[in-house]
Amino acid sequence: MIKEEKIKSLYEDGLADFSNFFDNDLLKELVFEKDNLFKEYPYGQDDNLNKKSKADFVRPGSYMIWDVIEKKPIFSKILENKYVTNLAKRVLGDNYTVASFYIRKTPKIDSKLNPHIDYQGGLSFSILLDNINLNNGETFFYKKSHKLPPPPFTNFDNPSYKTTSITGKIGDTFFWFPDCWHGRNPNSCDKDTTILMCHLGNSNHPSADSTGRKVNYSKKEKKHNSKNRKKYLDLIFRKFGKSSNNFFKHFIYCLLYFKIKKFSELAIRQQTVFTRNKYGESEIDNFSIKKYLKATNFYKVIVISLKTSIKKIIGTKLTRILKKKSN
Ligand SMILES: O=C(O)CCC(=O)C(=O)O
Ligand SMILES: [Fe+2]
Repeated sequence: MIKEEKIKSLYEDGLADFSNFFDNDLLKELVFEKDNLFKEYPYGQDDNLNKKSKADFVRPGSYMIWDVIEKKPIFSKILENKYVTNLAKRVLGDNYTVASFYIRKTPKIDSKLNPHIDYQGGLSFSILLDNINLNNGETFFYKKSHKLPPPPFTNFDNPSYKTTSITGKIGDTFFWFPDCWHGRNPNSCDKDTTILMCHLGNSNHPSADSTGRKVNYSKKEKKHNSKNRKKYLDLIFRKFGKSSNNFFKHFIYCLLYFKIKKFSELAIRQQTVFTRNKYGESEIDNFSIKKYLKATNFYKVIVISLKTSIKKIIGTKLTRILKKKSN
């Protein structure tokens, strides 16, 4: 059984260390197959699942193998694990979606992956497939940051923000919210380090991984009733729920999800995309507009927003010109 305190800390911090709940034989097999996969694919796969032959990166600092379950079915045991399914149901409801499931290896590298958020209202977990120490290419998190603006709009490198690295032993499992700030530290040792990562969403979350590939790892028991849905909620959350690079959209999302209770209750009840269940205690589910705005660097908001708008305008103009030329 998962301890209630752990779930509470996940909601409070956006990250929780669940230690190792897998049995040793399974872990041995997983590590054995992970090693085999990287023997076969030393530089991982590109986004078309083709074997990479060069040491360059498709994604900074990572060699990814996307289709681990198809290649080594033993990996599906992770998704069948009771702790995983129970926690996913608790946070995302029945018929939750497994959007992506892959392993990534980080070789020796002196650059870090800057803090960012992925998308709102989801749940992710990472399992260490090597023993990983500090500065071994491990993911790091900023606890409680899931209620703050995305890192590009803040002073995230201010020393008052402390990071927590997910280090530990093979099998150690960390659940986290993909809207909690996270990044990856450099790997200063000669040994590559590998973790398994999985991203989940509720029943209306798209089943496509970061390569754009449709995946079918979810065991959904029943089709979702689409008759009584409030379509406007789907539209709104689809628009605002994936706003890692847009301050205004992110702020509106937070207001809708955290502050307007009636609205978010309705959205959660129909498992609107990018919404997860609340913990259920106002002390844990609270959101402070004051803290959010205090963490905001408005200069960055203006600069980034202007740059994005200019890019958009140039982009549409350019496509119009190109279209005219081709006609
Ligand atoms: O590789 C990691 O440790 C984190 C990667 C990540 O956050 C991402 O790809 O969005
Ligand atoms: Fe990420």
